[in-house]
Amino acid sequence: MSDTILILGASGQIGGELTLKLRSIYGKENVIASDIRESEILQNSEGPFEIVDATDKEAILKVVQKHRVSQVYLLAAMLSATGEKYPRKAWDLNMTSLLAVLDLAKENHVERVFWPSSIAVFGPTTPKENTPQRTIIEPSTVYGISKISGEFWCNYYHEKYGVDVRSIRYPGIISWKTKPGGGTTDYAVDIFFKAIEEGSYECFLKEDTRLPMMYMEDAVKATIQIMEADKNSITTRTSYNLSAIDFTPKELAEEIQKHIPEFAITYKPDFRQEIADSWPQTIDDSQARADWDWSHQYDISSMTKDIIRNLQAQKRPEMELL
Ligand code: AKB
Repeated sequence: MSDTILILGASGQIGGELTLKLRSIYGKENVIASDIRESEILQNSEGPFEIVDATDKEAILKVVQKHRVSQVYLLAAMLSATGEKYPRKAWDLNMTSLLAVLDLAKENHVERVFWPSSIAVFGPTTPKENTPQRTIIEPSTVYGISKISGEFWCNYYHEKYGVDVRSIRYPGIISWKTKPGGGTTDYAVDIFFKAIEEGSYECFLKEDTRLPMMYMEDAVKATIQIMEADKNSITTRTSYNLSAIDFTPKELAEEIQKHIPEFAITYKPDFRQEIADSWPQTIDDSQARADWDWSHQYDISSMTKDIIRNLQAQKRPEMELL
């Protein structure tokens, strides 16, 4: 199989960094980035970029045929918090894009598909600690409903049509090159930017809200690892639980204070608190670890150190110009 890859949603938080990593592995010309808008993070990365609406199956097909694409990573989605403001739009974007790509795979236009699910599939009735792979799944957000429905569509296309679709349930993903948009776990990214820029942060979740999280480096590693895994090792065709670290806003603030002692945090919970309260605190991902050898590298302390070092280095040249 030729290894030409198409990323749908390459201007988003995960899509951008995933594109850069895949280009470093497979070569720039073999990784086609696409989105409905230009990507900031990819501005300095040479390599093909196509404007594509991920809900437009014919537009995706044109790009697939033009570049002889064999693998699609579908990263376009509306996340939990924005989804609660625009429930129908969230459902339409999240479902139409997935079904378009699954149909392209069913019709043999592409050979392998990656589609992310989320811890948002879980709801208030799910066991909160060490949440198992198989458990009570009653999501309370439209994003969660779209993700669990998507998981079953993936499994259905695999069972009925042999589509090779692979998926993981991302926890909150923490990055410094790109900012997320519209998620409930976004505070764990915003906090770093505010700590560097302003020395303080007003958090929209309560100080003791524990959530499963992961550094972007590990998320990108997991995504590529599941796509490169031997087909026979993928025993779950809905979506795999995936876990790395968990912390509360207070614990993250304390970790940041080790590097920026004057950093101050205040709390003003909003509608996102209810969403966070409905999600697990920790996740059991033993199946991913057993099936395709997943392991994470970053803990809260190495992640914090790495993010602050990079954001400070990024800020330094700006300061020197003043
Ligand atoms: C969100 O907060 O909506 C996302 C997610 C956990 O899928 N980061």
